[in-house]
Amino acid sequence: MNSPPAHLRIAIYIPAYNAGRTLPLVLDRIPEDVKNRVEEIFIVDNASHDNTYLIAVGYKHEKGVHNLNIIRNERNLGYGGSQKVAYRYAIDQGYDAVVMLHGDAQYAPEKIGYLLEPFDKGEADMVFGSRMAGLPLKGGMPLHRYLGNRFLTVVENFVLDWNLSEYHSGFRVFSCAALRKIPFHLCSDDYHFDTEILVQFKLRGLRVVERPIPTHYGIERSYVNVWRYGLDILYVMGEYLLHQKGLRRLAKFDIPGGARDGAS
Ligand SMILES: Nc1nc2c(ncn2[C@@H]2O[C@H](COP(=O)(O)OP(=O)(O)OP(=O)(O)O)[C@@H](O)[C@H]2O)c(=O)[nH]1
Ligand SMILES: [Mg+2]
Repeated sequence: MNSPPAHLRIAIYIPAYNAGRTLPLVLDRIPEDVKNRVEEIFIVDNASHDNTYLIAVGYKHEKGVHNLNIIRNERNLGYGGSQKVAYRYAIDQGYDAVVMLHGDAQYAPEKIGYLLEPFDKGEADMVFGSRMAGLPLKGGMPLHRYLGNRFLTVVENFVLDWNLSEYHSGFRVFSCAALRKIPFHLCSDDYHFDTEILVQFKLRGLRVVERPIPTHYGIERSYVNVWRYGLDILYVMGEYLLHQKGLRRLAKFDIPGGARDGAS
């Protein structure tokens, strides 16, 4: 029931940076039917300093996962930079959709089938797994992150005129046709790539559907400076407003066929 629709060509993308400890857990937890039905699971090792690459290669051979591939960036491209590599790759391979599943085991691979359902029904250009629509504090989200997330979400909903329950989860499924319509290569190489790409979806009039997912904070290592992350997001919201009012033109928000072009 929870498997991806047979007619869609789907890939799972696992961003990994120093994720050697958690990567096997993530791969183990991808349900067998999902493993068989997706065309490829590709890990992008973002020039990790630990044994992420070796563990990934070892896992593939030890477990005989024929459709698991590992790409290694020669230098660290940042969290956003690595997503650019992944989405370009997914587009070039001709996939219909690409699922981003973090390599640090914070998101539940068991939910992949559930997140793919809106694609099956042709209802979404992106599906966004929302922790805030579930029980984030029960899942161990630290209180300051919970409050920060809530605050930023209020601001983002106000500025973008959307009504999402959050913008910050990294469990996302993108339609590759939608990715082809936006200049995601112009987004940040840093964490706020995740926000800028949502703004591009908004400007292009693409459909974002959210689905509740469980929250899990566990043994993973966090590299995020939450204060800087918050300020970056507020800055992006400011940029969006200036761009929309025509006061500052930003190439990353000039989307052909988008709202400012007068298209629907
Ligand atoms: N920090 C970081 N993570 C990367 C990078 N490239 C890929 N990743 C992977 O991207 C995922 C998200 O990174 P995290 O640092 O955990 O960021 P986050 O999940 O948004 O924030 P936390 O809630 O603090 O974990 C992890 O699975 C990393 O292994 C990178 O250059 N830096
Ligand atoms: Mg994380």
